[in-house]
Amino acid sequence: MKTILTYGTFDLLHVGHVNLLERLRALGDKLIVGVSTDEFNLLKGKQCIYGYAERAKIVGALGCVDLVIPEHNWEQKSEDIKEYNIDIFGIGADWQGKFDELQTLCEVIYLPRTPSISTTSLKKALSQIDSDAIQKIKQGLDGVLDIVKALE
Ligand code: C2G
Repeated sequence: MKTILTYGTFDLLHVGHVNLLERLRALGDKLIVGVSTDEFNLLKGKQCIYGYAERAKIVGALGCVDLVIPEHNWEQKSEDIKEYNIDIFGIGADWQGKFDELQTLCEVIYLPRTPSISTTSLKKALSQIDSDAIQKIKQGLDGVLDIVKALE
């Protein structure tokens, strides 16, 4: 039984997250995912759309994920590796080299990120939709005001 471990925020779950989790799961028999708690995300400087419970439920619903645990801090990884008998710790290559110290406990791998998708870009696109819609409504109202003024 080969057990894989990873961590992340996984807000607004997207194909980049799923690609990573599926690739990790394919390396073994069990994938454990540490989902960052809301409190830890504040330390990471991340403001999430979904709270921890929703993010954990969404990640846990993926067929490739066998167990979700809370990620409370940066330091818990070595304890989790021992507690869950982890064979491979894996994470996206944006973290390249950051967790090499865990190599004394298990194999450490960094997988390529999926290009051109991120929670940040999704949030930006969603906020842009709102402002586009507001702009169109404003233009419509300006047209109505022009007509009213012409009739005065
Ligand atoms: N990811 C990816 N491709 C993307 C976006 C994200 O492969 N286009 C990967 C990241 O590299 C990470 C995982 O998906 O391995 C989760 O990404 P985030 O939710 O942004 O999590 P992060 O902030 O990287 O948290 O202690 C580790 C941290 O909790 C990692």
